[in-house]
Amino acid sequence: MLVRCQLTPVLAGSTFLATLGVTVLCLAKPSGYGKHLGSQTPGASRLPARAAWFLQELPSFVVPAAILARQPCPLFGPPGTVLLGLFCAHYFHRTFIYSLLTRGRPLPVLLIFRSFAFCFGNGLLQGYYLIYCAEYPEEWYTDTRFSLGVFLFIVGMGINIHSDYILRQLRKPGEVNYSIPQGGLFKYISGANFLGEIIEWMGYALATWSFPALAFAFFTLCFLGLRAFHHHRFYLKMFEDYPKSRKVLIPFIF
Ligand code: NDX
Repeated sequence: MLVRCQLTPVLAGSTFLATLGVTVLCLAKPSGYGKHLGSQTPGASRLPARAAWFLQELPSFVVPAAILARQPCPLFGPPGTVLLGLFCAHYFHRTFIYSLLTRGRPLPVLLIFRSFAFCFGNGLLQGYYLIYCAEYPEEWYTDTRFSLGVFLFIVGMGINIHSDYILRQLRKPGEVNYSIPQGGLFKYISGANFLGEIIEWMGYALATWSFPALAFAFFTLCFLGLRAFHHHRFYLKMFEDYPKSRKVLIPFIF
């Protein structure tokens, strides 16, 4: 793949994302929202989950969508625009559908600001790179990396949405209690929704064959892998009857 733009900001941004991932891994503390809210931010001001997820994820959709909208053929144009379209599709769902349906606990305002900044930076990085830097050969649509990557992206998104649906069904509106998730990939692992998201962004990294997408996939692996680990530990402490054979993130292995 040829690259025709000034790469320095892209590399710097990618490295920043990857460093964030490693920092999260090294700090090895649960991120202070959801199940791990109380231990980290007692007394912090919070926003209801629906508003919080909508606000913090919004730039991940708006920024790349604005970049796409400036293209002459935003939907079925060259590979860069189609791939950025997939990114927008994921964040359209996360911003406008997931946030509308979530039954989660309120989130600390500071965390929402940090997430907003993260989503803005990541949306800009992925969008800028795909439209202004990456150059794909004409036959990229028939390249195995593109086909396999898009396939993994779709499968991962399916697992993620289905698993988030299972979690949502554990509560009636207004409830904030926790119970043992059942069905789907939760039969084998505690972090089924996270595994879906990780597969999705690994597929995306493959399909785009780009360093920024790889950095984001790496961040997702670190952040959600660690979150799955903390969730698993939480379940084992909270539920005596938690299925002993259930793993953290990878069925039968870990
Ligand atoms: N948002 C990605 N770090 C993050 C927000 C937090 O999209 O400063 C990364 C994202 C951000 C993070 C984001 C980036 C790093 C930040 C961090 C905050 C601090 C951190 C900024 C942007 C930071 C440093 C220091 C490095 C700078 O009550 P509840 O809320 O627990 O209810 C839950 C419910 N549920 C249950 N209900 C009943 N019984 C049970 N047993 C239940 N278990 C769960 O289900 C929720 O309502 C819902 C889902 O909960 P959970 O915990 O399984 O998933 P959650 O973490 O809330 O993620 C929701 C979805 C999921 O599909 C996941 O894959 C996706 O979002 N996601 C989340 C985080 C990041 C991400 C994707 C990614 O990296 N791609």
